[in-house]
Amino acid sequence: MSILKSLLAGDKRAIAQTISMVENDIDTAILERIFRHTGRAYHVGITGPPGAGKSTLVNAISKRLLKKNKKIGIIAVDPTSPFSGGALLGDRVRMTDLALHENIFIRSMASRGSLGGLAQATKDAALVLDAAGMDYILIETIGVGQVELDIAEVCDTTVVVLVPESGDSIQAMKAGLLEIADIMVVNKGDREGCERLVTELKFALEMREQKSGWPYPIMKTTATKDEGIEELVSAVESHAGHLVKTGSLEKERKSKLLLRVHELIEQKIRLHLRESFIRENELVKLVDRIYKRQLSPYRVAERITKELVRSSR
Ligand SMILES: Nc1nc2c(ncn2[C@@H]2O[C@H](COP(=O)(O)OP(=O)(O)OP(=O)(O)O)[C@@H](O)[C@H]2O)c(=O)[nH]1
Ligand SMILES: [Mg+2]
Repeated sequence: MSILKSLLAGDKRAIAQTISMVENDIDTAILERIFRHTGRAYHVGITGPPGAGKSTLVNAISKRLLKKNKKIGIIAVDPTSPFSGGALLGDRVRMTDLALHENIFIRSMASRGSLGGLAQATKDAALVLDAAGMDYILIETIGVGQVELDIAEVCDTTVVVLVPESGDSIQAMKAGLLEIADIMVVNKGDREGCERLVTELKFALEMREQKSGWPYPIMKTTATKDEGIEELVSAVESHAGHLVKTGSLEKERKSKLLLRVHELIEQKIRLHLRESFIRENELVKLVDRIYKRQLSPYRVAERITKELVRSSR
């Protein structure tokens, strides 16, 4: 059986191989072949500060979804940033017990230094899981920067996880995270300060609710005791229902596809530029003249762009 057939049948080895192929950028032709089999999975992003309990939550949510006979793909995005290194790693929940279940596929993505590449590789991996017939794709990211904002782009529902003891540094971060949240989770409900955080968040989210018509729920969970998980899964399902009912799911997915096409066009142009048009030494000579103020960067850029357009006709 071809790898594509095995992948579409949901074979775990084929999924792993295909993700490696797209991750290492060896074969993007595979994306072309699988694309028409995608668009069915529901994407849920789970993001928040290091150690907030995201993996524990993903575990608990997955168990609920398994009971509903759903197939689940999990992607744990690990930017291997200083935030997640060291001591935290030792404490980290690994999702190995789940990985053995036939309806679950777990993959962790590491950055190897290139953050832009990480977001892209994650989106491509999600496409592979979608083609493999997953009902849900859960993407765990650490909420510390641009990557998860990029990844939030592919998620239909974004769950932001905070904990009472997050502290001041997290306060600052919350601003960016609040904007992408569809559902807020205050985890570690067994710790002090939960109620206060819930109240703070309610206040912050009221304004957004008036604009979008979606009552941003703030859920309290204790992931380690499996408390609040049922309600969280229901909230995700309600959000999905809301998106379908209001036509937002289609609208949002279309605007993401538009963005994707733009990205790809830009990529192609850049590649074209690098490969076939500008020979580096010519450019270096031009820069020499720009440096001497015999030419301006504006004029050079305009001339090159014009020639590029002409040559591609
Ligand atoms: N007390 C308490 N501890 C929790 C709860 N949820 C998770 N933890 C603990 O918090 C620690 C971190 O949990 P993880 O699930 O690994 O957190 P994470 O957000 O995935 O961490 P990173 O992926 O490293 O950012 C673990 O020791 C968990 O057992 C909770 O509700 N209450
Ligand atoms: Mg984790």
